[in-house]
Amino acid sequence: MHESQARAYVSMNRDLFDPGQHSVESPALPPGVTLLAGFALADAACLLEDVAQMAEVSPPRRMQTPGGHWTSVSMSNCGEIGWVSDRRGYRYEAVDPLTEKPWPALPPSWLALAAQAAEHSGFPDFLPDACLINHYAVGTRMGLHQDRDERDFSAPIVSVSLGLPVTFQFGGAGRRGPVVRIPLQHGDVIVWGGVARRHYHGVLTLKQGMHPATGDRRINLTFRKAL
Ligand code: MD3
Ligand code: FE
Repeated sequence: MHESQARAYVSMNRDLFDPGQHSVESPALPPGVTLLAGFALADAACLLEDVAQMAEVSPPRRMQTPGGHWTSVSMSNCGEIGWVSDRRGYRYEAVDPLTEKPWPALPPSWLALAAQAAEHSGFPDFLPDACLINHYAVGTRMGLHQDRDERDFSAPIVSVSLGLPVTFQFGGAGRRGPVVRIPLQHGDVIVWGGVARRHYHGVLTLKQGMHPATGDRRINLTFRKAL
């Protein structure tokens, strides 16, 4: 079977997803990181339709950092609460500061996808309350950082990659030190839990390209339990 066929088969039959064959936890990947290749492939078109609909309610926007810079990535959220950044700091807000309305709801199909990915990775009770939607244009990137604005670090983080491929950088508990580079493509899902949950990570500059599902963009959904 061709590689891309294998990926499609896997996600069309998420209930039958065979972790032994398709999920990789080391030695290639650091402890706590599980790559579910193609896990979201069959859902990708629906996810992207939902993303487009949500963008009309809470448009993606660059956010200002406490240091006064602007994120190169455009962001929005869905869920009970959303991650925001401005001169006052990073935090979660129930109301979108741009629209002054609640964020769009987290669709049940999105919740199911995230929960199933977490379950396959050893986290049976993942119930996210926030989903950050990152829109990457060609030339944008996300520098090394930690996710530490959430209350409960025992919950994993689930990320879904859509559209153009990118190289993900995964470091250690400190900003310096070696990083592992993980290539991510359309439909891949990664689950970060345990010790990996606090580690530094980032995304290299998005290279030029054209993807049938998203055009010249990459979209990443980051599911978190923030409250
Ligand atoms: C590893 N976003 O929004 S998601 C972020 O592709 C963020 O948009 C990236 O990092 C993106 O904060 C990567 C994957 C991810 C998210 C959280 C993590 C990886 C993580 C937390 C700890 C370790
Ligand atoms: Fe992050």
